[in-house]
Amino acid sequence: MSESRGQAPFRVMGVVNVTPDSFSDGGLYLEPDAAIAHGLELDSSGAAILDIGGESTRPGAAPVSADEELSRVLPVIEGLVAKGAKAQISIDTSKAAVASAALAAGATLVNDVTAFRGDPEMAALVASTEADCCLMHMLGDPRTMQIDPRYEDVVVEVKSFLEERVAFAVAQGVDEGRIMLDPGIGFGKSVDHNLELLQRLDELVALGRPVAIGTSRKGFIGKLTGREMGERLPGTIATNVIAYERGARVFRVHDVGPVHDALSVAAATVTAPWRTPTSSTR
Ligand code: HH2
Repeated sequence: MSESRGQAPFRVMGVVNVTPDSFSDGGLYLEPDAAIAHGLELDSSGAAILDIGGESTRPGAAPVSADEELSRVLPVIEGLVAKGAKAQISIDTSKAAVASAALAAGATLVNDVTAFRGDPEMAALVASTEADCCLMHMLGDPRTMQIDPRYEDVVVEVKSFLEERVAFAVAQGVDEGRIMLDPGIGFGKSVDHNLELLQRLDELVALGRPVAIGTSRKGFIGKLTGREMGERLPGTIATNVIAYERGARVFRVHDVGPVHDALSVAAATVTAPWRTPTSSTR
């Protein structure tokens, strides 16, 4: 599995939520040992990135202090590094103090769902440490974002927001080559908004930066299928395969192994390597 990690035309970002209240796995990995074991399992299932988060961003989630967030994520990052995880370590935070300590402990990617709007120190920190970053669109904040979100044209508005955040980051000294962009599925979006963003993802890909997508187990899949949280893997796979075909290249998911398999087949189909003779045809 690890051999293909560098060559695959996509990167799976495995979610490691060290929280009591995340929407799909809250409380499961609050103990450092459980979170480290889970991260290592995702690592060996093909995750190219492990995204470690200590604060839930689900609609209505309560904010967490920087100290509390750090006490959750730091032992996990340290443990994953000590145990030789091969994946890149990402810190899912909007606080510069948390990102700074995580980067010092071995993380090399900052996944900021506020796209550097949450903490005035964040952009300069990412610039000075030469970390990679993921800038995500969110309408409003997690407490209020799902209350009747409205757009004239969701894709045009998300695109111009992301364009503006790239310009801001670059003006703060961040290397543009280190930025990936994410439309923020479920962050201030109705079911129709999420579907339109997936359908027209190529318009965001046209910005020229790698596009990340996070649909895993989210509410719109439940609304479309009538499935509970634990039964949304087929819907998650469908959205990730469609997003791949539309140009997304980073896939933030809880179920790394199955999504990695699905994307491997999708990628092989899109690039059609079966046209070259192989030893096996079945
Ligand atoms: N979604 C969640 C959290 N962080 N980061 C990016 N870049 N894109 C996403 O779509 C995204 C994200 C929400 O998922 P999860 O971490 O499982 O839940 P919670 O925020 O409740 O911990």
